[in-house]
Amino acid sequence: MSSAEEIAVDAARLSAELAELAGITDAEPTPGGTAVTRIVFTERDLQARAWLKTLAREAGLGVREDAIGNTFFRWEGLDPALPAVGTGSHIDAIPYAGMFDGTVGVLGGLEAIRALKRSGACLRRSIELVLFTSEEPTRFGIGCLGSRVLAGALAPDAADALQDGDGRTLQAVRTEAGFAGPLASVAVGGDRYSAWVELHIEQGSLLERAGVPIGIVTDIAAPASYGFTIEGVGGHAGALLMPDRRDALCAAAELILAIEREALRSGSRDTVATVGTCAVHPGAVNSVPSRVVLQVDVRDIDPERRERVMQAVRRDARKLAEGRGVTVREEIMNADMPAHCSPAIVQAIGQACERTGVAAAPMVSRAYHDTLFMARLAPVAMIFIPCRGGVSHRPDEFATAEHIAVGTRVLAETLAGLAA
Ligand code: HGY
Ligand code: MN
Ligand code: MN
Repeated sequence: MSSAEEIAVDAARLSAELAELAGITDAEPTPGGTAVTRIVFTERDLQARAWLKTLAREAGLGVREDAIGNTFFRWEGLDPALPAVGTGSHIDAIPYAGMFDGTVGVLGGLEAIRALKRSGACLRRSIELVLFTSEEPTRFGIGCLGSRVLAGALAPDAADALQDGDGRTLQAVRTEAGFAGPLASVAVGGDRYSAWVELHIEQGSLLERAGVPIGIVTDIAAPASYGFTIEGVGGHAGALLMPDRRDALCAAAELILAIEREALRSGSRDTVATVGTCAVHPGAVNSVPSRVVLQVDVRDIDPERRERVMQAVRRDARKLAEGRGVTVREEIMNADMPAHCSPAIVQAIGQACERTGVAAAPMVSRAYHDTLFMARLAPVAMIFIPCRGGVSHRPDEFATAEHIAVGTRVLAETLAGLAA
């Protein structure tokens, strides 16, 4: 890499852009912080994408969108035919999330490229900043939708058939949003990227507690998500006597506690399980629930242990279904393997930290990220920065401008080293 001068990150501009993006939200501002709701392919999401494309064009980057809405901002290298070095993340946000999850990797990636351009760096390989569609599972029930299809980990037809809460398919929603091409055109081969690095807030408190400004991710935990539908028999809340009831919500409550219990007794603190949504039908105070649909998120760095927990949950479900005269139907949305980052990329980040003069610590990511699927296309690793109290997916999620700037500087140094 020939970099005429030192790489300098414009921290003030980056903070201002993060704040501007946070203002493109469907959530009411909350006293505790900047609540962001930005669901994939909603008005707000499209507005944020348009805003970002303008910024990228102003930075002199090429802009390309694929049929699922993954957006590629490219800085051509001296040898454009070579596989590019990739970085990026997401800007969609679950309801009432914070303003840093994902956005630090997208806007930090843009600022890293701008800083490299300002430094006069002439890099052999192109650098491509990627904005992934729907990293969050909120609308279509599966996380990392855009990177899964890009990496060929989800078949185009299966993706297009996914439905949102209103019963609208991905195919219909993405077409309406302006992404109408065949999903079969999205997947790319292993020769697209020579390396991949994502910058993200830790969404945990290890870095803050250790007082270390940079985490280098060596492994990404294996996520899985399931739907459980419990069918009982509804009826009048007054007239239906207790011994005659087959109450779907009481059965669901028992299943929810069984899921918590099995995760707690997996034998490892690396097993986590969450029942994040519970839809009750018909949902009237004076009507015995006849159907309940749960969405369950189970993770572990060891997929076999995660599967043992699910086997135990299935045993519990069969038992309670028998005892309560209800049926329990399970739907596997995704059950992914963990990602093991590339030692070469981990080392490249470590060297970038040395050049930047900052301490770093290796760590596991307990949250999943698009990098989990980019690992199927290229050698990958991630750069984490601390977030206050480890809080995330809440309006009071917070990362300091200083940590964001240092993470962006390390990303720029890493990209330059990998693209030289
Ligand atoms: O749920 C996750 O781990 C990510 O934040 N979507
Ligand atoms: Mn998230
Ligand atoms: Mn994220």
